[in-house]
Amino acid sequence: MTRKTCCLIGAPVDEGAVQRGCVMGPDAYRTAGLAEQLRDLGHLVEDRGNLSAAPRPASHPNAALKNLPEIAGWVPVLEQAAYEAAACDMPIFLGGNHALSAGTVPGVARRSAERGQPQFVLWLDAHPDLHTLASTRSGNLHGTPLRYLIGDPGFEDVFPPITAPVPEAHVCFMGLRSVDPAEQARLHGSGMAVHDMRALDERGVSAPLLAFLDRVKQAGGALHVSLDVDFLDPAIAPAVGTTVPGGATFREAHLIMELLHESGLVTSLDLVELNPFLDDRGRTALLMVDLCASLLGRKVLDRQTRSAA
Ligand code: 6HN
Ligand code: MN
Ligand code: MN
Ligand code: MN
Repeated sequence: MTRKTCCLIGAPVDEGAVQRGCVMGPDAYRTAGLAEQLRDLGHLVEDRGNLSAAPRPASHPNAALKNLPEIAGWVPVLEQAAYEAAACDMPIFLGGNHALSAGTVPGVARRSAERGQPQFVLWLDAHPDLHTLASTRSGNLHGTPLRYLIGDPGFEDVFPPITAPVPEAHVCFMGLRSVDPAEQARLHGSGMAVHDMRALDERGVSAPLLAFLDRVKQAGGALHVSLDVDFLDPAIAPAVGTTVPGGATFREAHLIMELLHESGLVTSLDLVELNPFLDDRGRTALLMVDLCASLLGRKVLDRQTRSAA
């Protein structure tokens, strides 16, 4: 297996979610043994500690928006940190709620663009997080990062202009099962690959994922994976403020990670939305660490030992 340098970057973004508590996410991953697991697999691990950001003055006509100055402060800090971390083989951003991807994805995409590599994004989530600042009803900014990072208008004067927007045709969703009308309208007829839970029920996870990975490979692309805890079924992953029944099972999630590892295409990863305050004896944190280990090469048997047919 290729030994990688994994850089852990804590992004304790608390504002922007339904419930407070994601601030404890990075430390929960550390407590659950993320670095040790990755070292056991033979990787080098550099824990770069936690980022912090001061609020920046920001306003918008949508009165529902919550914590806009806090997230407006986080986004450029995360973008720059992600751009720098992308020099590492495998930056792993420890969230923090999903608003953080408005910084991490544009940051790694800026690095990929400099390398002449097209950026792709796999969004593993119950939600598409495709609201604009105007369309969100909840006002929770974790519902908006994907819309910003594909370069859509509506974020001017709040978040920085995007240097390297991810083309919508390079986005793949898996696990969707809670989509608001404004998000549905944006998805309809878009170039995004949309595999909701029904599609995964009918087709399984492997065919849709392998089709997407093939596209990434053909393009010589870099692949960022954004893993939201609520992608998983709440029965196995209770520690998230936005649980939706009917999520991915333990084996579906692991199979995705195993296929991602075998592809060799993943260049960066977000672990988002873990709220340790809602966990049950650390089981969600431990499961997320386990999934991360699968993505970085843990398997029960090597390919030669497993029966071929
Ligand atoms: N997440 N669509 C809902 C909203 O409030 O806009 C839920 C967002 C969930 C955000 O999954 O990171
Ligand atoms: Mn999300
Ligand atoms: Mn979600
Ligand atoms: Mn498809």
